[in-house]
Amino acid sequence: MDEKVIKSPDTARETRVPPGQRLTESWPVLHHGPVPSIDISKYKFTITGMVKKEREFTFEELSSLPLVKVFSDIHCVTHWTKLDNLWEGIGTSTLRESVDILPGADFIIVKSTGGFTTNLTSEDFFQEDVLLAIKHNGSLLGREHGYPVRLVVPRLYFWKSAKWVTGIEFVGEDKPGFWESAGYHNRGDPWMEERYW
Ligand SMILES: Nc1nc2c(c(=O)[nH]1)N[C@H]1C(S)=C(S)[C@@H](COP(=O)(O)O)O[C@H]1N2
Ligand SMILES: [Mo]
Repeated sequence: MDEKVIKSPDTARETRVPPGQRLTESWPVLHHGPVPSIDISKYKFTITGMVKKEREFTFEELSSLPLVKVFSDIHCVTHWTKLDNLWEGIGTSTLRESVDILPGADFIIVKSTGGFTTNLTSEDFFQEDVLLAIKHNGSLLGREHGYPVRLVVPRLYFWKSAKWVTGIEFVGEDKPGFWESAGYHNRGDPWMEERYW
């Protein structure tokens, strides 16, 4: 494997399938609401909230940032696990360098089209294997899988990996997102089976 690929640490476990999960070769499609049609020329990614100066990126600006590759497994709370995914996109550490984050901004609300949100601690968001992905296994993301940009948070259940992501907001207090308000766990560690409240 290309040595520049960041390997999500869970892919080095002796047993890669977390408790209660089953392997699948396919890639199921799961989300609430319709698949949006996003006009790439109008796409915007925003960084708002507790930062010195809020920022906005077009798709071209975003994809001209340094790209990283991340090798990870997917664990969906509905019990399927898909191993060996190669993502390409913008590492969240690169985003961090593009803004001045204010002290106390300990949580992040990730936002997608149609009002979808998911919440993360900044600690989970800035892990080195977390990225805004634009490619999966060498191809642009399919529309149903989040084209043009989706978040990928390899160490948490896949509902944290927001598709069609449009921005992040830094906040000082945690606030449950869409699935977290609908009964999913606030954090979602697959190795601890943090599925539902
Ligand atoms: N915007 C958006 N992103 C979302 C969701 C959603 O409802 N809306 N659902 C999440 C859930 S519950 C899962 S399991 C994964 C599924 O991603 P996939 O369809 O690419 O497998 O997307 C996540 N990202
Ligand atoms: Mo899910």
